[in-house]
Amino acid sequence: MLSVLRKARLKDKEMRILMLGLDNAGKTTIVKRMINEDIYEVSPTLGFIIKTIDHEGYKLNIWDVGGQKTLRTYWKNYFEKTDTLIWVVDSTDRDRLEDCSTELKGLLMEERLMGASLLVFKNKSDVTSAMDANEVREGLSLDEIKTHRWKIIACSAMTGQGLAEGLDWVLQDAKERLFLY
Ligand SMILES: Nc1nc2c(ncn2[C@@H]2O[C@H](COP(=O)(O)OP(=O)(O)O)[C@@H](O)[C@H]2O)c(=O)[nH]1
Ligand SMILES: [Mg+2]
Repeated sequence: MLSVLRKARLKDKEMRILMLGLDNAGKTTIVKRMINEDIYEVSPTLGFIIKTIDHEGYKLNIWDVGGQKTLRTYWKNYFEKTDTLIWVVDSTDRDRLEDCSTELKGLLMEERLMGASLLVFKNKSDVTSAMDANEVREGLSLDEIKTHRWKIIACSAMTGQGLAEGLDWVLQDAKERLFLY
């Protein structure tokens, strides 16, 4: 049933994208960079923010939800009708990579996210000491994912690197899914 609704919305060239990740990963800064808002005016997200981006004729509704530990129990309120989950990782935060992996694994077991694809944004790639994509891919055990279509892309909300590529993948994947199911 849900997949039928998703399909209808995709045909209408509209998508619902849920952006999650640990606090401080750079989610809000990424969204601001995508819509050309001032990235130096970001404060921790307490509730959620919805921003709509027009990308190649598609309307991408991006839900940016706060990631602090106390807020993570509310994530489930946003799962319904999600086409793509964007999981944002702070690639300078080695200490919390395991925490990051645990949270992601929990999400991928959520029934209401089963039809969604996964884009992992390896953010803060502008920092020279940051983990590379392989480290993050291994740290999050991405190769073990069998339930979702996924992709990891190195990006930086500061320089803008990788963000357009990420949105391109989100769209491309959605178009392919229209033919698959
Ligand atoms: N160097 C660097 N810092 C970033 C990048 N993205 C976000 N930040 C910084 O990381 C901090 C947290 O960003 P924020 O967007 O609030 O994270 P959120 O909690 O995931 O929404 C802020 O100080 C940002 O300026 C990035 O790509 N590179
Ligand atoms: Mg935020």
